[in-house]
Amino acid sequence: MLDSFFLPAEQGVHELDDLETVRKSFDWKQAEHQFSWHETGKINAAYEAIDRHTEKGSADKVALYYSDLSRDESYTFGEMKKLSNKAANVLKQKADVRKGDRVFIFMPRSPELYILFLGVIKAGAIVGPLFEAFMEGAVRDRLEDSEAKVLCTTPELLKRVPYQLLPHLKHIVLVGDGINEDEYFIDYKKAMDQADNDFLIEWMDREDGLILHYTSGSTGKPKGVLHVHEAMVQHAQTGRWVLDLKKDDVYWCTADPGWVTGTSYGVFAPWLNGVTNIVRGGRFSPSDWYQTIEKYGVTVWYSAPTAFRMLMSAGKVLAEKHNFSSLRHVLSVGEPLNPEVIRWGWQVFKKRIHDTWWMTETGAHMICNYPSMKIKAGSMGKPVPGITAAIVDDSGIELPPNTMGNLAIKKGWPSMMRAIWNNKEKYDSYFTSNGWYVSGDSAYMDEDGYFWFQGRVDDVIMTSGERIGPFEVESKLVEHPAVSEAGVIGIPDPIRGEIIKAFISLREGFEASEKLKEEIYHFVKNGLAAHAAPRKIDFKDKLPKTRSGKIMRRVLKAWELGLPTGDLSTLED
Ligand code: 6R9
Repeated sequence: MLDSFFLPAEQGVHELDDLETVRKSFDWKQAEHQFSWHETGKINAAYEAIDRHTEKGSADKVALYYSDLSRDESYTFGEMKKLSNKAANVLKQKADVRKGDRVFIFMPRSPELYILFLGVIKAGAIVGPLFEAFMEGAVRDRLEDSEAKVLCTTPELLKRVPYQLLPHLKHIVLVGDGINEDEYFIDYKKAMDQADNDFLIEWMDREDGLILHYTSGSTGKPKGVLHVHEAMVQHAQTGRWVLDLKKDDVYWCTADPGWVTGTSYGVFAPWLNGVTNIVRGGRFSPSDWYQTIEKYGVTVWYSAPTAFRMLMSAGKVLAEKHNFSSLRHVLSVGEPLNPEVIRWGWQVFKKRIHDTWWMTETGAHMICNYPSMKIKAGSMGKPVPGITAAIVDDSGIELPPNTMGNLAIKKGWPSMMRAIWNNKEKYDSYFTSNGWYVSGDSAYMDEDGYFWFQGRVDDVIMTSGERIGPFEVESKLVEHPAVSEAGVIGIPDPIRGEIIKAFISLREGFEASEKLKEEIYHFVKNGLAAHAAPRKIDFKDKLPKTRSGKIMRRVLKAWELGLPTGDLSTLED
């Protein structure tokens, strides 16, 4: 078992202080009353996120602080309302956007990205955010599959858009300077200058499409996960339960909108709750990030294990130069959160880092650590009220506690995906005949109802008759002072079935050597189990990761075994 430790529950007023009582009585219907559509039946997530607050006296409150190396700006809810109205007018009048059309955004993080994002939704279209780093093939696959009608991009990124080959693409909105406008290309700045400040919002049905997130499968082409307007119920509610958002918070989610975390919790959750949201553009840099927390007085901070591990590697000396006293609540998502990272967070920020588990397909938080819960380091926590989770076997039968199996969620929650675009067969394959959504993750539940992640089902290793989750081994590895990050896979072995191989990137100041391999092997052997210790170790400068920071174990495996690597469009450069 993992070297776990406990951190006590937080004192204070949190919506889930009485978690078990809320769980017993809660129904998602109760969460709808906060929205205006509860009275009118008319629904639009952008209206609820922005306009509603301006009508409730928050027009002058800052909605967005944006900064990067060259810009430093702020926008109130009133300004965001006006600008997203203008953007919606541009899209509707100049680009002929209609309800249900797919409009993609392929841009670096910037205020314009968020303004267009909201504008697309106000116009009733389905928004498709893309990572700016996508290459031509990745852009083409997504625009083709979704039959996108309009793309918003920049003149620089246009070089990676094969628009001549995309017959469905009718217009491109260009955000930048020196644009030659014609029927096809729309100059964003010019059009925004001319656009009206008012816009008649396209009112939607709760089951109408809101957002299309492409997520890479392990093989084949990426799949388009569709979410509907009703998802906002869960974005807003979990924003308060899990992110612990309160009216005066200054919230920073470090994720890019190309990743679902950057939309569900980088756009919807904070703004549906009327909270000030920070967006930092540009690349990751430890000192920049620490300065961002200090400069804005960030109170709630949502990031990912990979970022925390990089901050950890940057050392305590740098951290000690900064003041983190504004932080009240820190959270993590995207990958298993190693106990070592929690320990570090406790020392450096004097805060517990709260792990949260969910997926593009689930649209919002599923299994989480709440402020009012004792944290068992290494566990993802417990299901949010309104969510039933279990460990099931391959036919959907529930397994007893402490048994490794498929992590599954009982079908039917507001932010559940409603379709895989153009692929009903794929969509249906997620669900068992008795109503479970099967996540593809392997986990177990302990006797207290905490869930423990083991790895993707495909990544689980069988060695000497034991099933081992790569996460356990990786977490032990990063406890070693030389190890910055580790990715663990099973490789075939004639005697043991599989043996464990670890790919390791070292912390600064450590040299790769046979002696170090030996030492690391014994460190895991003595700290975890002999059969879990990596018999093979490779040192790498960098591990292959997705743009959302996930270690791509299937790529490590493909390298190792000389197999095809599958779709690499989300691989970080
Ligand atoms: C939100 C997001 C989903 C997959 C998921 C799992 C991994 C996410 C995790 C976690 C362990 C956590 N994952 N959160 N694993 N602990 N707290 O990440 O969505 O990009 O679709 O990835 O990420 O394997 O199945 P997405």
